[in-house]
Amino acid sequence: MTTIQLIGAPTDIGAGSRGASMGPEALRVAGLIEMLKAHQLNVIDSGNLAGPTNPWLPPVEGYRHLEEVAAWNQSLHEASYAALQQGHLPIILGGDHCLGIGSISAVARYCREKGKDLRVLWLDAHADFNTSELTPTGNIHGMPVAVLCGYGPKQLTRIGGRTPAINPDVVHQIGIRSVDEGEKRFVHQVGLEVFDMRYIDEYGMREAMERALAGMTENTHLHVSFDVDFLDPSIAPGVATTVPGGPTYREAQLCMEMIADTGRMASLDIMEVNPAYDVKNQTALLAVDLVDSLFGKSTLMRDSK
Ligand code: HAR
Ligand code: MN
Ligand code: MN
Ligand code: MN
Repeated sequence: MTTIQLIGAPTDIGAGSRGASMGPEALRVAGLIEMLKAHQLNVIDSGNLAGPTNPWLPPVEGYRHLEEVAAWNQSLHEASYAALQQGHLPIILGGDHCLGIGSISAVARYCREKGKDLRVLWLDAHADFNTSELTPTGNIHGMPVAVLCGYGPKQLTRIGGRTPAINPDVVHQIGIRSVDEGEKRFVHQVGLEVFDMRYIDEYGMREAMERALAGMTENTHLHVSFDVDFLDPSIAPGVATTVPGGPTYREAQLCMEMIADTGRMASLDIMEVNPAYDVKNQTALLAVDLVDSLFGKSTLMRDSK
């Protein structure tokens, strides 16, 4: 029986607005644990990590709160790695998306040691591929993919013991629709695979997901990094950085169902839920509903693959 380990990381240290620090509790209040238990999963809630408070300072040399971001991610790295080593499926409850650094560096380290092939699905409105030179804001939640690929300050790129933690070709992004000018050029330069909203409009979520999930084997460890601003703001207003034109409810469901069908998801981030922007916790409730599909809820019985 699969054991899920919830790891809360209540911080908005990498964001440009306050409030994602309330995300872990909003997800618990929305019934995340009960939903997982209904799938006959064993659930351990290891509570929330502790870390520095948000000093709310301007950027220094292109980074806001670099030392604090490093501290949060170091501790998330250790907790996620320990969970994986125990054979658990970690679910990281963010917190802003800078936490992808600690989470995915741990998954990458684990995969290296076990000889597994890592694949990262990055569901987001944003590419999160900025550097200190490219960022318009200095907010590190706009940088985690670049950091994981080795572009960033040592305090962050060295978390997990190998730089780069991952190669760009393990990352497959879905739902992207807000990329800064310099960031765009950099995404092209390193050749990130991006299924942006234009692609989804033209070819559909099904085609995007078939491609993003193609070529996985028994040996693939699939990590899903779900930034809730991936979703259209009309259904998910409870994030600080809404971008219009995201996946609809049905497109998002299909995305989750196709991931579930692979049976290969072995770790998950749920990031950027921000109750300060939400109404009656609907965004956390929607995230729980979609994660329900990620763990295999479907409308009707299907042949198992
Ligand atoms: N690209 C913008 C920046 O770097 C906004 C980044 C927002 N990122 C998130 N996570 N909300 O995806 O500042
Ligand atoms: Mn993000
Ligand atoms: Mn985002
Ligand atoms: Mn690839």
